[in-house]
Amino acid sequence: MHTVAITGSGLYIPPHIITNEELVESYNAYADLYNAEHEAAIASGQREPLPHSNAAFIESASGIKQRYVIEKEGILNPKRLHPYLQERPNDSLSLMAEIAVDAARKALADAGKTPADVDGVICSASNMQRAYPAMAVEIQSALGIEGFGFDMNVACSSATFGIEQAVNAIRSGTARSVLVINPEITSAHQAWLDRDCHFIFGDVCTAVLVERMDKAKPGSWEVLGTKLATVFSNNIRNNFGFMNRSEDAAPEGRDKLFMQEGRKVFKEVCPMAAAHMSTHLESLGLNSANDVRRYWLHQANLSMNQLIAKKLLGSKEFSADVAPIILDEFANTASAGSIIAFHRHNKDLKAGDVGVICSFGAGYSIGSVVVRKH
Ligand code: CO8
Repeated sequence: MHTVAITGSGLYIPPHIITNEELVESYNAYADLYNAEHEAAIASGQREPLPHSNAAFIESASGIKQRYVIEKEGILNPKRLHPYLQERPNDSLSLMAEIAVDAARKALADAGKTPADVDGVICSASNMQRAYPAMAVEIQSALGIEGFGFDMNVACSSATFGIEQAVNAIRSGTARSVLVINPEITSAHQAWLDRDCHFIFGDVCTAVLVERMDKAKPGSWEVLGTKLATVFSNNIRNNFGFMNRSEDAAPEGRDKLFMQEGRKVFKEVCPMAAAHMSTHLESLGLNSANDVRRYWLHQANLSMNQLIAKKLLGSKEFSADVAPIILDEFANTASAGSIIAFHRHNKDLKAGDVGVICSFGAGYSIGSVVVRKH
């Protein structure tokens, strides 16, 4: 059995920013158009008018100030409210693979490695651009990696679940190193026309290189343990799928985009995530309040992370230094959030420091990766 480490990380940031103010302006223009179009039905009580969104509400309810997106004109067009993305010919690199390759190259450079050092690629994200061939195989080919690639989807927990698969492959000796890549083009399946959630998501791609410890550069993060858990819930759901056509279901139906019961998710997932991490740490002989220098948590909601961190820290004071926040800048980037936090906030820690990467989201799914710096 080999000891395993996370040796590098990479981040692709899309070119466009949408602030809460810009987003609310376009949503409110859409609501006005809708209300004008349905004026008679609204007046007769057959339809409810759409109320305006509000930038101050968004920031206070979620902590989000802006999001990055791959294309913004389509999202901000009140007659469209989703991005303009162009279909590419089969012999061109697909968009999801393009952003994955960018993040992967940065992770390799951070680890001081080349594609020749890598045996596998896991593309792990909330949505795949197509059914097949697997995105990971296209990414593997574009990077010039020999070995294998496969896709997996555990929604917001895709990154930590992918890391566990990489860790197991390396620990058992079937791979020397594996790239785990999380391209999240959330803007293409976000419900921009729903006031309750139109502000939640942003686009991004993250990648980490997982390697045998004996091949790792100094300053790498030894993986002390991983722990995954799932409990079925309909509170976060998207019914888009390959059977829609045969079911004669409306392709534009509201349930074919992201849907959630945000309050229920908040209430149910916070205690689950905190208990999951405490139990995982205890199983490794570590205490959640005293032995962990940093928590890189999933980035869905500021109050959610503050609540989870307080549960973990007990009487110890919560600070952004212990549980860094990146969602103000990036919004919720599904599986990539905890990895962005790790990427941005791990170099300042010292040898011996322990950290926890933890994701939580649809499924419900929770994944934790406990690491120690060398
Ligand atoms: N502007 C103004 N008012 C609003 C708005 C708005 N935009 N939205 C709602 N309101 C109103 C509501 O109507 C309500 O009014 P009233 O009190 O009169 O009924 C009031 O504001 C409060 O609304 P909520 O109860 O909905 O507000 P909350 O305080 O609960 O905040 C949040 C809403 C921010 C969504 C919060 O519930 C939250 O963050 N919950 C947790 C969400 C979460 O973690 N979800 C995980 C999803 S991510 C995941 O698992 C990955 C899925 C795959 C990726 C998909 C990519 C597209």
